[in-house]
Amino acid sequence: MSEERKSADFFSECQSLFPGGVNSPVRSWRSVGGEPFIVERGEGPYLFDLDNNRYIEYLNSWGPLVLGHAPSAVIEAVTQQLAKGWSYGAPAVPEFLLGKEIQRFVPALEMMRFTSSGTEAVMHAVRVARGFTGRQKIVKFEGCYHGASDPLLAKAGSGVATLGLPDCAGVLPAVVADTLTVPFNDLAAVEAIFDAYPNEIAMLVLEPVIGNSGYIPPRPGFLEGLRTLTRRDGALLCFDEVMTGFRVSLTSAQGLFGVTPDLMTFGKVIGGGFPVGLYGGRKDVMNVVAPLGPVYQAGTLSGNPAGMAAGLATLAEWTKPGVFDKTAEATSNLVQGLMERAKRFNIPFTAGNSGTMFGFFFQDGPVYSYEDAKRSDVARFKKFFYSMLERGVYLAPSQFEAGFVSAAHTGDVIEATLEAAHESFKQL
Ligand code: KE4
Repeated sequence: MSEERKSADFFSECQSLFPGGVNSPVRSWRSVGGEPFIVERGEGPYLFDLDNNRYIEYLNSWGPLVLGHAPSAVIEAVTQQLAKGWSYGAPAVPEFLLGKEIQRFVPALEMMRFTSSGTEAVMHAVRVARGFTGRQKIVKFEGCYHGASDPLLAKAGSGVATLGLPDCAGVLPAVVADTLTVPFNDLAAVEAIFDAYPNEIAMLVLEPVIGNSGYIPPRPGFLEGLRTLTRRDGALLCFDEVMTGFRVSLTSAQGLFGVTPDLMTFGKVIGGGFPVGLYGGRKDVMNVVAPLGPVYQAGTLSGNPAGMAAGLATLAEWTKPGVFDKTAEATSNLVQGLMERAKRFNIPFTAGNSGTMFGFFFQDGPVYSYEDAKRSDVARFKKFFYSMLERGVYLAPSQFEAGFVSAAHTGDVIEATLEAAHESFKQL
């Protein structure tokens, strides 16, 4: 490997092994052009690449790492578990403990099932909703991403939006024929769908705060309206909290906005960066899940003790008094600071955050939907992305992703980020 640019050499080798050289499309930097650096290690708020460049990073593994990289409490907890074995394929105490801890903050999670990814969690929630209601149709929102399962890859966000894919090849029309899509924050459109398909909709699923079209919060009354419309029709309301769970508040989006769904999915934070997903909600709904009921779902590594130990240790630290609030304040300071600096240079820019999850668009906004988000100046985003990277700040490599702040992003780290942003805006 040549000394001057190890990342480039290594990445070219990766491309012979993985499609696009990556194990998940958004990591390829296709939407910003260029090639990703190769990570050598993570420490707190930093990533280091093979060329020993240090970056203040705002992906946090796309959300899970609320404590930053390699927190000692998680290392210690997982190490202790490893010494006892890390996968039994049998009921064990750690899964019970993590389930009860999550339920403590999300009481509507009356019954749940762990999976090994967010994709699995939402995929199974769809099947459970159809099995429970006996109905077929699913409603999702344009620009929302719910993982890479067939029924939900219709007008999806994240990598599908980032790569500008028309939808997804290989997904049979018959499989998405029962997936209806509507614009986010458009209650009238949702009401029209229910009027068009009375008693046919099994579940309406959404990211209660979108992070996969960039950051888009719900307008006041939107979530409450969805709750009313679904209850009136007998459809289940599902909050996909894989990204928002324990991110936008310790009681997740449902606690932050005071709207309780029938089903919900989690991932990311609850595993602290280990492969953990979860679906669950109303007990009467979850009673249809095998072996109790006729809806089958399974997973070799579901609830594995190593992931459970990581999740428990992560939540134990994250829910300590003041930790979340301090990180949310740091996130708000970052967002305000970015907007102030963009304004100094008269750059069309809008930004926002919900708790420790944030995002920004290169446009004046407001951004209420994916259609709004698509009006952003992506060329300017690319320039900003690389200008910040050159100054040691690594943002999500796509205009259609969100950013995440960890407890390790202390005031000096935020300040350094804003200094880099000032210089970057100056050049745009
Ligand atoms: P995973 O299968 O990637 O664990 O979770 C899928 C998923 C489900 N629901 C929501 C709201 C999500 O944000 C995700 C995954 N998020 C993307 C980031 N936009 C993961 C990054 C990636 O695809 O590599």
